[in-house]
Amino acid sequence: HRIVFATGNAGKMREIREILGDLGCEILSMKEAGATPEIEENGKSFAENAEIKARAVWNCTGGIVLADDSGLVVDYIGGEPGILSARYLGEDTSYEIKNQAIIDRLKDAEDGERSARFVCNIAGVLPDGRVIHTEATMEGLIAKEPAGCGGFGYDPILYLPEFGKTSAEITMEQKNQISHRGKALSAMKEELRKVLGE
Ligand code: ITT
Repeated sequence: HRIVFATGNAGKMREIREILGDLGCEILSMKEAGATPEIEENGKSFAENAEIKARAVWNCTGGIVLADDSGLVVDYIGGEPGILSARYLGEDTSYEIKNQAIIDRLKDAEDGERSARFVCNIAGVLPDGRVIHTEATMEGLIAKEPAGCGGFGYDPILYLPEFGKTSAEITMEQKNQISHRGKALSAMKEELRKVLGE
């Protein structure tokens, strides 16, 4: 079996390969599968956007296609950047700037007001066109300064109290055990095992 992952994000793809590695399937990015349709992510939720991406690629490839829609939800600023995380301040703005901008928006927040989480919805389109979803979160606090160079995106500013480190300071193995993506993809893996065993 092969599974095509409808993402163009290299950071996601690294984690995905590690998490799905023991499924015994060939895992291809959409580029490797030669399926890179124009995709307009105009959904109103992580689930809708994940499904839009998975279906667009599935229309080119068939088989099993997964997509990840994820983002950082910061309570103090009304849940921003949320589903707009990749586009926050512009798609081409560096994460050094994006991360500092979020920290600056929390400059008047009390210590008890820094809660935030990563959310990940995985959509899976099956060979018969049925779609299944899994979703998970990773809770943390917005750090007062960025720290760490692992991971990608907003990892340097999500402080994980149980580690005393940010999500960019833990190893990929540690992150995949507890992260939004790790948990949502592990749940998807169980669903796929049932489908593949049928
Ligand atoms: P694809 O749509 O091609 O998969 P994308 O990066 O545009 O790539 P999203 O629309 O789902 O994907 O946006 C997710 C953004 O949320 C991502 O670009 C990061 O800014 C942030 N994000 C998601 N998961 C993250 C993680 O594990 N660590 C850090 N930032 C993360």
